[in-house]
Amino acid sequence: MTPFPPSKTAFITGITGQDGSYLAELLLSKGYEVHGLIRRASTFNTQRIDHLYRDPHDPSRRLHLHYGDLTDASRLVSLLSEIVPDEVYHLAAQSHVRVSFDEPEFTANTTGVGTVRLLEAIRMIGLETRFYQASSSEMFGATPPPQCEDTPFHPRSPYGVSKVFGYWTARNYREAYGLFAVNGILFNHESPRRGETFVTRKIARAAARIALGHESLVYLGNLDAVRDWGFAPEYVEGMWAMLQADRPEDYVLATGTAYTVEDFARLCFDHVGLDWTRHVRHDERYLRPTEVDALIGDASKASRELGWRPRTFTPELARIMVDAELSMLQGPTAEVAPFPGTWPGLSGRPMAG
Ligand code: NDP
Ligand code: GDR
Repeated sequence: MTPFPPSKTAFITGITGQDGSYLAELLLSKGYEVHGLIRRASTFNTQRIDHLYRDPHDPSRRLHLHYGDLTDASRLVSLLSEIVPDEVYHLAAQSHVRVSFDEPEFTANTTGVGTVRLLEAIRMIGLETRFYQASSSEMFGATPPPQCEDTPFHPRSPYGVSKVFGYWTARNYREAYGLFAVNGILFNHESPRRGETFVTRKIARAAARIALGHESLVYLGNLDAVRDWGFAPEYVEGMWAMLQADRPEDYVLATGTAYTVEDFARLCFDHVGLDWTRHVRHDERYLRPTEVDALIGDASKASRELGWRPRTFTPELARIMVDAELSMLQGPTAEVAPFPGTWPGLSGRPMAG
């Protein structure tokens, strides 16, 4: 027997990623039945959601995982016909900006065309669902801050270009077919579950490892980039709120604050009592052919219309992330360990960073 009947059914692409895992937690806590798309891989890729997983033979489970891929349109059609979700959260993407310069075609195919495949599947089936598109502040690119919903796009990477395509595709399905499709234009949001090659996680992890004597240096690229870093669990609340609104609209989620990569390094190393300048070195492999210099969001529309407000700001975020790394390094019983089993391989994966 289910403890309480599911109120709604949601389908999440990218459920194994940072945001997908927090969103799955949030929706399960609200009584949703949650279906997630996962890629078949030769190794396990579900570490971030393993704590939510229940035996498939347990009739009360409300999390269901399905193999599929954004490049496989017929699979998207068959899955959506079977699940008939009330809400679709489209989070899956090749999400690394630096990698998108190495793999522009793959990025366009997944991050860009993947969105049209999913929306076409919805249209072809005639599914009445609400659709969330994971749009990004990277779409603003070279346009100076502050950036809001009306700011012109000027993407600076194949990733940013692909996200602009996804943004306009979602808008077009809203205008052409009356679909309840929204773009959440989210500024950087981080957590202990952030992928290890994004700069905040890379720095937090390095500060903890250096403090504990595991290594002594970390190599970074551009220290001058300005970002508006928030806390991921709060941002998935905003995604959900967008799909509960009366009308489909696009919203920026951001903290409205600005820190450089250097600031973030200082915050993390200060937290473990170290001088960041002694442990950070430059490596040009982490530079991008075109950089996004400054992103600072104006989320006043989300605050006004959805009641969404950030609660965690960059200095506290840095402390949360470093503490999580310290806990994971110091013992398996650590409560904050978000996905044990991922740590040892990190130092052997220096390329994309
Ligand atoms: P992650 O990189 O952590 O997760 C990406 C997810 O997409 C993973 O579940 C991954 O699966 C999945 N995926 C990648 N390619 C495919 C594919 N071809 N088919 C099916 N699934 C695929 O991203 P985040 O959680 O950080 O971000 C979620 C979304 O929000 C992304 O679209 C990102 O671009 C966007 N975004 C993120 C922001 C941020 O600051 N985090 C800000 C603004 C937008 P696997 O685990 O198998 O690799
Ligand atoms: P970003 O995040 O590109 O903003 O995209 P990332 O953490 O990769 O970079 C932030 C800034 O730090 C600079 N930087 C480095 N970055 C990485 N990854 N590694 C380094 O060693 C390093 N040194 C300096 C970068 O040049 C950049 O200026 C993220 C992703 O989650 C996207 O999917 C999302 O859309 C945007 O945030 C909003």
